[in-house]
Amino acid sequence: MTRKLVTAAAQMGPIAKAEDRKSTVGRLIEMLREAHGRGCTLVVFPELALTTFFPRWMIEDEDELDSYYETEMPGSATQPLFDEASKLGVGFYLGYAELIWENGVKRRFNTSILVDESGKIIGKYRKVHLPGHAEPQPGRDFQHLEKLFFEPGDLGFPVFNGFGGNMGMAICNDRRWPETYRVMGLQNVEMVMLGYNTPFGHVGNLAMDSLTLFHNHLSMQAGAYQNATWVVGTAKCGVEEGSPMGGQSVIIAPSGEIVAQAVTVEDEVITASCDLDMGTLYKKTIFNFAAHRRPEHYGLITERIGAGTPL
Ligand code: ING
Repeated sequence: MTRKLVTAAAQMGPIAKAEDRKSTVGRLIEMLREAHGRGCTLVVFPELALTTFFPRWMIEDEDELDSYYETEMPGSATQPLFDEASKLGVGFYLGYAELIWENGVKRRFNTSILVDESGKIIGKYRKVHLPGHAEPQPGRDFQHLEKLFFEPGDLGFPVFNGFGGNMGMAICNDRRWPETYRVMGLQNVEMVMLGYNTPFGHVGNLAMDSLTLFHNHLSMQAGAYQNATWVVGTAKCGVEEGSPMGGQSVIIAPSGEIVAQAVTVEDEVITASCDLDMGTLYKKTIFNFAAHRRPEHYGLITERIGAGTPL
């Protein structure tokens, strides 16, 4: 019996700065219902799915900054999403800004959770690869201050058993780094879920910025194929507070093939019936890690942070 997981990527259009959580959660619930109507038992929402992408601005006022974070999950604003999901028997991945107090210290993470079909949180991940800058950069139309507003994740890249398979999570920039997928691949991951907010003009080089959407899919297709895993990539996109962000959310098979792709830059549900056994043949042959990998030659990958002199 194959393990078919009918999965949705619930892409979001822009979230305005002034949009409140109730309205945003209402949009998530509407897409969850649509996905349920198409037979889905899993829905992948974007990164920072509850608010506008606030790292695009320098925010000096701490209370204003704190207003973008969740201090409890579920909280009063998100409980209706959990309630509807468990009523319909649909689980979900949700990206949000997490604020916790630890030993009297405020800590901030770019976080995702995995909620099972009963509404129980079965996994948490905190974004490891934070792009952009720790202080405002001159000359930019929009900042990218994730290194200022979040700490690097401290949970590693865990893989959770759920939905009949081995489920992993990543967030946005993580998808550009092969290490993200490989650490989960070494835990036999069968589906990597990730949300993203990808502004155009991030680098400010026209040649590179014009390849933003190509690099988006290239990164995820490579990660899927090289680790024989499904990858679900869900965008928050469109022109959000004047900042254009890429869409093209996708569901990618372990072969690296795109099996579903969004065609708008608005709220849009795409779905696919994902056979979690599809990666098995790849894991038994081309990507049989135990048979083919040679870790004794890979030391530099963990010994060095930046590129250095030849050995
Ligand atoms: N955003 C972007 C991402 O990795 C970026 C940053 C944009 C990098 C464009 C490269 C090109 O998709 C987040 N939030 O990580």
